[in-house]
Amino acid sequence: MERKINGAIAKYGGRAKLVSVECLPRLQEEIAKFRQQEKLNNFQNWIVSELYSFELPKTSFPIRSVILIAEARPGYAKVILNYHGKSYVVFSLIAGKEKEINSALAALIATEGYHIVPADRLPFKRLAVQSGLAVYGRNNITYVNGMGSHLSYQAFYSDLPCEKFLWREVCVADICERCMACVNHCPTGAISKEHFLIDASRCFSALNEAGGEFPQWLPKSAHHTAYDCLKCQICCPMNIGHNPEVPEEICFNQNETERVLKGAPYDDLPDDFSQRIKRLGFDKWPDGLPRNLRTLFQLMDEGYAPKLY
Ligand code: B12
Repeated sequence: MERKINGAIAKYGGRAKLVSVECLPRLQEEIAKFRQQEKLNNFQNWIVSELYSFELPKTSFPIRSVILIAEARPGYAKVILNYHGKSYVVFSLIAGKEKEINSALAALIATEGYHIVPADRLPFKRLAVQSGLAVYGRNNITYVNGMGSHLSYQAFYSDLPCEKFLWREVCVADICERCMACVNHCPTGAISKEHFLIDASRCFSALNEAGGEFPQWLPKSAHHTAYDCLKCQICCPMNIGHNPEVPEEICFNQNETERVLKGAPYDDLPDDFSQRIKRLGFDKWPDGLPRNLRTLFQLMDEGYAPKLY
């Protein structure tokens, strides 16, 4: 069945792994141990103890497995925003084909007579690594063979039987032993040589998602994307061949840029404008996006050019 699922979602850039539900108590135990052993900050503690949940939902079907899906995100795009007579070029991530993958998966599962419900509170990276789908990189995100790290995970509980009980130790890619590309390229020093956990309070991705003021210590060189951060993935040798810049540039005229800067919700837009917003995922980060773009515009007015490397 795993092969069938992969057949149905491959054309949308999806990869699936069927994991026995019997692995979850083990994962829960390991995470609890990790929490005791590691010095976590409040945010990390909250994720590990509150956000993650291993409780199975009440369903009309017996839960036997978790379908873990890695969905490729096709790198990034150049976005041209026209504003006050100038053209500002910034980078942005691109949304993956989550909708198409979910429809293909739902159709296949229904045809086969099984069921799924979302399992969105599991620790996806650990699940991917320990079930054999991925390996960790030093940057503390995970790499799927043939896909690299530009991906998002989703998971579903299902009644699909999963006979194989595969579970391995957390592992990091061999190349990370000698390569320090992500450590050296992280503009805020969030990734450490010694430790696999990143300093989430320094990670530009977190700062670029949250609202409020950017901290004083943040170096100019961090700013390059409309939201999130690409630096530790773009420089990674394991992403060679998986870092495609989307060929077309995505443009916004003066009026559209003004509207983008007003922020979300973006549900009042004409179709073509709305599609560009969704493609770029601009609707997902209401807190940070207008501030991030204004900051980039201001820096570019002062002669700064956003760089990926
Ligand atoms: C909170 C969160 C963030 C926070 C904090 C991240 C952090 N690491 O502290 C912020 C906003 C900074 C963030 C940033 C990003 N995130 Co994020 N994030 C999450 C979320 C919701 C929880 C992860 C988390 O913080 N867990 C708690 C902490 C304490 O655990 P951890 O850091 O994962 O640590 C684990 C490992 O260290 C491991 N471990 C333990 N022992 C050992 C030993 C060794 C040797 C190794 C290697 C590992 C290891 O176990 C720990 C516990 O699970 C997950 C979604 C989910 N449900 O899993 C997405 C998730 C991890 N993020 C994801 C992504 C894509 C990103 C970004 C790339 C987005 C971007 N482009 O900017 C960046 C990458 C930053 C980075 N280098 O880590 C993806 C990962 C995809 C992938 N390829 O692996 C996820 C799974 C979301 C998804 N639905 O796909 N993220």
